[in-house]
Amino acid sequence: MGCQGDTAGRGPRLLRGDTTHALAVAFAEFWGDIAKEFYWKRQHTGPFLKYNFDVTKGKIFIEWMKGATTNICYNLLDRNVNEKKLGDKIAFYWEGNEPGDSAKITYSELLHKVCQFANVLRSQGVKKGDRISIYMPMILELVVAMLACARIGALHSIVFAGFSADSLCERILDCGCSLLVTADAFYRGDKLISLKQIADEALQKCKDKGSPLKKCIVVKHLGREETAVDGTCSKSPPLKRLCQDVQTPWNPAMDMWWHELMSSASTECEPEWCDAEDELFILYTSGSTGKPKGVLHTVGGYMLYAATSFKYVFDYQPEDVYWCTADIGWITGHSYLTYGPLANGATSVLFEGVPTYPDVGRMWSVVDKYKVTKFYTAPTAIRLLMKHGEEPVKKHSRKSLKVLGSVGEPINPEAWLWYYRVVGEERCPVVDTFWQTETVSSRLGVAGAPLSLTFPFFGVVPAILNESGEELEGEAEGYLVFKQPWPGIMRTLYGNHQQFETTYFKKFPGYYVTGDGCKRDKDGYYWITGRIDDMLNVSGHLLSTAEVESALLEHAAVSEAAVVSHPHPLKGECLYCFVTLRDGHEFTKNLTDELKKQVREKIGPIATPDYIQYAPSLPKTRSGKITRRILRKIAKNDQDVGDISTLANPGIIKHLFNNRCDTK
Ligand code: 6R9
Repeated sequence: MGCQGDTAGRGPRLLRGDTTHALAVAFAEFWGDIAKEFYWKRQHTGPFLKYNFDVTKGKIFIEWMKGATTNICYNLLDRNVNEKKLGDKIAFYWEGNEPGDSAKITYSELLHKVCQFANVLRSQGVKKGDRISIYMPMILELVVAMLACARIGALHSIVFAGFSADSLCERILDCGCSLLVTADAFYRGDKLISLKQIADEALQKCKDKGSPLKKCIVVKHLGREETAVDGTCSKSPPLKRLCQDVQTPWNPAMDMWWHELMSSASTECEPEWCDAEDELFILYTSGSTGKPKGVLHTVGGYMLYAATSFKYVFDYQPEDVYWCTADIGWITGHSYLTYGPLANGATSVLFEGVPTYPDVGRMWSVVDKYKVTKFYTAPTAIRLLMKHGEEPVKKHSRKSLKVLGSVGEPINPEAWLWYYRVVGEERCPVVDTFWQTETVSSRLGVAGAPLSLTFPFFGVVPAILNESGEELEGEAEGYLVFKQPWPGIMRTLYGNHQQFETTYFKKFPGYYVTGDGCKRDKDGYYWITGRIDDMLNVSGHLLSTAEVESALLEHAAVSEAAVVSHPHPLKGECLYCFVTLRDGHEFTKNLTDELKKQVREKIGPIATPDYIQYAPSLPKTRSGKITRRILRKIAKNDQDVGDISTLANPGIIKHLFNNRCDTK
């Protein structure tokens, strides 16, 4: 496995040691060496890193290699095609929602398409620094659109295609986008999503609120005349969903077809040479206030970090076929589907569909079809598939798999073991990667330390603080913070630097505060215990909801569990649990007793749940994170749940309210 020990001898020693300014300088040198692997139009001079992490000393800022100029798209495509001679290598295998619908694109084809679309954007008046909103399904044109923005120095703001018109409108307005790229429609499983219709609703709302957005470019995807299957359109089953006559709402004053604009665009396009600290993209992530925050990443640092973390966390080898199942609408898709793999000249799978369509073996059939070697997914997907048992997995060979990755939430032991034993047949290391939209990969896990994240990634210096902001040594549990920047950390919240400082730097001056809880064991390994707001204090004992959830999940009947804190007259707080069950199990008084016993035996009597409610499903964000904020309200019977439009399954909330435990 590639890990800290494999590179730059000074890495591991420094990573585990204490941090000083000298350490920061040493890391700057380390990244300077890595920077030499990339193309810079103007080389860097002066200090690699300048920063202030301490709000009491002035404005927070982070600058890596400011003054050097480059273009990230040039590094991902032109350099791989021209210098590294990878032009004929497959950049992406595209696997459509419908089995049998697929395509592939080489590095040189991708370069040509990106240049064409960059020219299209320029011809529409898009300039360096402009914001472009992208609202698209998981299709190749999405990658083309984002890289075309990067090529001309425009900032992409990608909005996950599962978001509502309101969410899209809010994001377009927040960063003042001047153009939207979208698609006609697509299928997710057997559900038709009329994307253009939703986009139009959002654009109408934006117009009413005075948005300057006047142009919309639309990919004809579901309505395309030619399919990738033998170049012909077959409307007969099983490909009946491929070439439908989609009624795309059309506004001639602002809408333009992608294919019409592309047909006359040149395949050559001079990149915009950007400063290393120029803005690359904005990506919205949910904030505790309910209003999304526009996380901003910059060109140079993000390029170095996405490339390097991809290379080492997944032990990238040139012959790999890599599959990250995340949507490009999330940071995981940005970093580990587009930027990281392409910077390394890797071949990836881009999957449009869902893990359960047309059946629950789809993931493994795709793994076999493309001989996927490195597979990266989220605990929520693992638990979903686990619920359906081993048979759908074992029907497929999976012998190409070498490394399995997990991201997004703490992975519970049950899911980890299933992933390791059933999916990887005990021969594939499981890397659990903890990170945030704000940080890009900040840690990595390696085999042999199940469930722990082991040590941090290069340049990341964590600390664990207590409530008073004191650093805890040795075995400890508390707030996870970082002591110094690394290249891939965010630079600000777009248009709101003050909120950036308040959210991440105010609580503990001198540190970046992740908002996650963490413990360090006697071996120095790090374990994420969940969001800080997911901690609870029962009779003076600090418990993490994640550990109680893990105990519940070890019961054979439970497929998912979410635990929240509930006020208790004696204990201060107590545990209110929501459980979903595996197929074939019933929620009975007997089961409730068994579950309580299980938690008591696993953690101790202090953790015995007071309430257990059956949930047919749990409310989740569209990236699969359980929204415990809403579950807390349900437990308290507080109907004021706030904005639920960004949930994947808002309908479940009413059901959960109606079936609450009696908490008098
Ligand atoms: C990449 C991504 C960030 C939050 C983060 C933490 C949780 C992510 C995790 C994990 C435990 C892991 N998180 N990975 N918790 N183990 N391997 O998910 O970014 O959407 O911004 O979420 O997700 O709570 O603070 P983002």
